Amino acid sequence: PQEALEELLDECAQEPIRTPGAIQPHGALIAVDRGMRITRASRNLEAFAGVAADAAVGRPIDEVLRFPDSFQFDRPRLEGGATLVTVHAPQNVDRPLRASVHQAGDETVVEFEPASEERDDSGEGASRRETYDLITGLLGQTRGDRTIEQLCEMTVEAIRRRLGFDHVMIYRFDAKYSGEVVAESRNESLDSYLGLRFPASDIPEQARALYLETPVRALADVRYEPVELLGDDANRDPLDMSACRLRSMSPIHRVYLQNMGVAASVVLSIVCEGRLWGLVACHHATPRAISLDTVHAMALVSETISIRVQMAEERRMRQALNGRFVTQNRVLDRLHSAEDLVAELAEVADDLIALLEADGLAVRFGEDVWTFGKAPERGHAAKLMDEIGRLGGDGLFFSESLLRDLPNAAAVAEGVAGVASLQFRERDFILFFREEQARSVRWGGNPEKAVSRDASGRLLPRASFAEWVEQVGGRCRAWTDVDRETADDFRKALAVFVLRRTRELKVLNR
Ligand code: BLA
Repeated sequence: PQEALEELLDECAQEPIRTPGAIQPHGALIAVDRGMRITRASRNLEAFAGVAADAAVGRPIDEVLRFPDSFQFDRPRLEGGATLVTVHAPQNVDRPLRASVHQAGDETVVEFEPASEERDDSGEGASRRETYDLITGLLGQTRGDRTIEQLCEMTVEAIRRRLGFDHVMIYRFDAKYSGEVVAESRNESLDSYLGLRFPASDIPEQARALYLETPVRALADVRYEPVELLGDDANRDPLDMSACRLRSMSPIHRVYLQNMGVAASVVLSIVCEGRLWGLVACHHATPRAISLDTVHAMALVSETISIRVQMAEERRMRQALNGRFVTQNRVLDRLHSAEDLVAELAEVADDLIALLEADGLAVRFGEDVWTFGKAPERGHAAKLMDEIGRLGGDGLFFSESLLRDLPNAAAVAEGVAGVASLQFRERDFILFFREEQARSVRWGGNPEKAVSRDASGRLLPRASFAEWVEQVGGRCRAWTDVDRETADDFRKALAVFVLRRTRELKVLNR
């Protein structure tokens, strides 16, 4: 029997990506306990440090790696983030190693690779100098009142120019974490995804959560054989590799990237107000390891872009809200001097429409119901208010599709698709309607086929990312953060206003 897509996707979100017990092979990993004894080592240790992994486990770390005198295994500091240091392996003296050290629970994790590999195989990769230039360049370029679009363009251009990836994209999440490629810079070796949408399940919840903790993830060669950690056995919990640069990545995601024609990738997070706003995805058609130093530099890039995006978002929101507030104040001024509230609301209908960029209105105040523009007839509007009232909630209700969200309120006028409902007293409402806006959504591959199961029971991501167009009907344009904020504010103002007006009337009538 055909399994439901939902069930398969639930399974995707269960994969324990923090504890794979394996690394990518372009470096090696050692973990030590509080007594500086090696608790775990990657099976490839010998190639880097000259000591076999099984011989290393249980020994003091300084028999395998020598740290500079100035370096302290200072737990509180290492808990704050990874520290970079050059180390030597006494068994392998000639090769300095570059190590990244961080704390994971009770253990200290040391990940290292040969220090000389500053550049990738092709020689055109990132040197320390280039990554430094990337950061200072981006900081300078993005200063001032940049729009989100400009910031995204500048970022993908700068990263591709300085670091030479084949394809750099910014992927922006929507409220439900499906996302769209909003900027890209590329050569011809990989396909364009600009303007395409991808379902939330492509980056399942646990993978998004990890991006709030660690801003950078690098995959050097998608076809690698994972290298197992020794010591990751039954006597001990598996190592929490959340912050490991070398962490072996999800096999499903590796297949996904191969299906995209990608051989190497570096992904950075963009975090805005504590929420994952988007990702910068850097893809390369051929294998490409980036140095630990570059990974650190990329973390700075992630931080820089995140701050800039947050500033631009705040500016955009402020400007949009300012415009709405001017309209709102005009409406409230008129109501203050009005004799008859409902009649006055009708007078300012055009301003009300503008306030939430709506197409029609319905107001109920006491026994009066009144409608304007694109709206259901009065009886139907009143029934809709009753139905929304029964939902409870905080006095605000938004729907982009009444047909979907309130199928019983079939009281929908021809063309009206969505509503923003503001309840300002027990039975009193103002409804803002939006008409249907049919549109097409361009997906990167059919989202209904996001995942399947092969004959051996393994989950597989979709194989094609070719544009797949979905026609969406029965919905209105989405209610934005600015719409919601304005509605919240206007509802409160109206509630206070009506309350005060009612009290005044009582005083007058006494
Ligand atoms: C991870 N999936 C990801 C990541 C991205 C995408 C960016 C983070 C990758 C990283 O850290 O390097 C998806 N990549 C995209 C998208 C674009 C892109 C949308 O370039 C658009 C241009 N993935 C699936 C399915 C599953 C799945 C069906 O498609 C589950 C069955 C899982 N994706 C999955 C997992 C991870 C992931 C588990 C985390 C990988 C890890 O960090 O180990």
